[in-house]
Amino acid sequence: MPYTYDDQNVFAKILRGEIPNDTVLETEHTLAFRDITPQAPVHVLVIPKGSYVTYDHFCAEASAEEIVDFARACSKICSDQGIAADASPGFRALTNAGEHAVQEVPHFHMHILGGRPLGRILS
Ligand code: DGP
Repeated sequence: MPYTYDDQNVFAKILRGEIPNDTVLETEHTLAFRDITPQAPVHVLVIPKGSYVTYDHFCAEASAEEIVDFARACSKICSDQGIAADASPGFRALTNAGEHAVQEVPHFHMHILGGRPLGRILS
């Protein structure tokens, strides 16, 4: 299936300023904001500003500068939120891609969760 970006998705609207958000970090290529239905005391969504549908789309087509900016933003969010693995019991970073993973919003996003024990997701 080709990656087809729908510019009416809610995160595209957040990036255009059409929907408010609770921003925790903004860089040249990346925006991070709190999830509207948090599953943990810290639940941040990290998104590239570019139009990428899924993680694999982002990794295949984003520039090295965008990818590094995104990765460093994720690290800084963990530090800023007090859940970095070197200074706390840790966190989970996960992304859903496509139908089998029940991706709800078709703009690539990384969930960063922490602040409570998160349990196993794989056995
Ligand atoms: P996923 O299933 O991985 O596509 O997760 C989408 C997440 O996006 C879900 O945890 C809820 C969150 N979400 C949906 N709409 C909004 C919104 O308008 N604002 C914010 N902050 N989060 C949203």
